[in-house]
Amino acid sequence: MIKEAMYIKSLTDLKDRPEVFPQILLLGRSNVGKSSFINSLTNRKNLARVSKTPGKTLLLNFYLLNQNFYLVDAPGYGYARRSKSLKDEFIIMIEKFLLNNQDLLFVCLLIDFKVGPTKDDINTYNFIRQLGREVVVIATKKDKIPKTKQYKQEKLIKSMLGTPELFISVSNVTKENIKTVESLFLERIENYYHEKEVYEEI
Ligand SMILES: Nc1nc2c(ncn2[C@@H]2O[C@H](COP(=O)(O)OP(=O)(O)OP(=O)(O)O)[C@@H](O)[C@H]2O)c(=O)[nH]1
Ligand SMILES: [Mg+2]
Repeated sequence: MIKEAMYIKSLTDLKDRPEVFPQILLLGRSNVGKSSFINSLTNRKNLARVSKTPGKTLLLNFYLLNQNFYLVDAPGYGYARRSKSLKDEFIIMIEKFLLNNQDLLFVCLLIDFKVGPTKDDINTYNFIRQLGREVVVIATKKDKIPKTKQYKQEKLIKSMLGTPELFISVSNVTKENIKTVESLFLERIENYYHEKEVYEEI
């Protein structure tokens, strides 16, 4: 279970990062539900700010969970009113984060279940994989599609992404499958600490 969660700090450069713990990065376009997802996962109403007006600030927000791993909330991409230079800055920031970061376990790409993967989503998905990072796709807002149509929609999304290895559709409203994501995260974190122990014994 995720028993403890607290906001630690926001930063633009990894060199300013707080105490070292394994990290899981959340990426997704503005309004996809990243902050809501953090709140669902940690069972807190206002840990991460849920915005109706997406912000322009390029900050990586570090949340420490169970005192042993970070969830890192990145700013949403595809924010139309962002200037070209700010968009480039965003890509550079994320690329740096993905390339020079031993503590990053994997990336969660959040996409909208109802909207399906946008061009930006597909580009981001390929971009992360090209940098050699594992991607877990989390489709949010599942509650917006009627139950009878969910299977078909899920199949469509998966095929558009070329059948991702790990795909979980969730709802931050009904909390459907939030426990599944929680189990996945905790299992990965446990493995990380286990491997670290084994390695340190050698
Ligand atoms: N129906 C439904 N609405 C959701 C869900 N998740 C988030 N929302 C709504 O979607 C809007 C955006 O949610 P946020 O969590 O702020 O999205 P974000 O990805 O953090 O947005 P930025 O911080 O701007 O990048 C809010 O109005 C949420 O209430 C969901 O699973 N179902
Ligand atoms: Mg947010």
